[in-house]
Amino acid sequence: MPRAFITGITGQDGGYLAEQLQAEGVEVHGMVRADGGDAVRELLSRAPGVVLHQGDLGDSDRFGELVADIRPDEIYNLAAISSVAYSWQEPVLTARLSGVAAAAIFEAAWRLQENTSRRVACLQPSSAEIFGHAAVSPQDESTPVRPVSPYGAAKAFAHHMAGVYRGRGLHVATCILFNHESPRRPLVFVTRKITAAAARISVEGSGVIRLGNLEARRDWGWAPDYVDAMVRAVRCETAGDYVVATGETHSVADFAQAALRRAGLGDRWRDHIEVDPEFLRPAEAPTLVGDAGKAQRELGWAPTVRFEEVVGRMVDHDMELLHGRASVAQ
Ligand code: GDR
Repeated sequence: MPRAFITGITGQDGGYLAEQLQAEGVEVHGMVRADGGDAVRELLSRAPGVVLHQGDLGDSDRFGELVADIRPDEIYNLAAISSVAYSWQEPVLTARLSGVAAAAIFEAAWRLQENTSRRVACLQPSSAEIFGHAAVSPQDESTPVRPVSPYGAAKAFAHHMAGVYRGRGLHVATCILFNHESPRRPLVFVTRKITAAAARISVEGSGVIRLGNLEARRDWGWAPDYVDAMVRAVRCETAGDYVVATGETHSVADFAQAALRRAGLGDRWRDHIEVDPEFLRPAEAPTLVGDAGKAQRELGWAPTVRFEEVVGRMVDHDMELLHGRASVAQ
């Protein structure tokens, strides 16, 4: 039975990945922080067979020990600071955890491969944020890396390191992930912030959603699809870089309109939106949209859920959550 090691296993993507791998019969190990709490309980309720190990991405020695002990065939480096907005508040921490830590992971994998003469395959989740103000649209694997956020710069370093270790003979695939969402998305991201608020406004009959840049255009896909692309990239015979995206772009305002419409507030959706400078960023790409042609050709991957459906599933979930809570409270 193949063995996989996932850092960041309690995150949105980590959870979906653990479930997918377990369903395939893979032995799944994950690294969690000592204060994992509710996130760990939730993960174990969904993927009860995973083996959890305590560790911290900032502690590269511990990471090396874990890789040497577990001896995984596949390593998915999903732990990182994933909020671009937060990376502006903690640029140094972001550089360490979303950038430099990847080097420790590849080094540990490289050593394991050297010591055991077994193939160790790694997946580095790169991000559309590495493209920043891209001169071309849509972006693909040949688009110049030119980040404009601390998060993007950290991810760019990890992306380049993946190439360095690939050159050294380690199978390091990267998936250059565009935004990918689900009902498990934390509220710090704009999609879930909007869908949770839309559901609340629909139930309460009034309220506003305070947002930053309404004009930013992003390429929003369905998280389980993107996790599936990562697995395909790890298993592909040759390691490469793969853009994973839907190829469609919508503005934040479009997302808000679609969510409020789904929540039954379509006619007066704009009344429920306010722009609050608190949520504007010092710099960001106006438009990110990906061309996943290479992933389609080489991995046989294609997105299965499109924008309207992503929004619909998230709003429906948040409506159910609210109604569930109301009946418990009664
Ligand atoms: P992003 O996701 O930064 O693209 O990174 P996020 O949902 O935070 O922002 C998307 C766009 O919405 C605009 N925006 C707001 N964003 C937030 N969070 N809150 C607001 O109130 C708000 N108002 C407008 C943002 O400015 C931005 O343009 C995500 C993460 O998953 C990364 O980890 C991943 O690498 C990239 O997607 C691809």
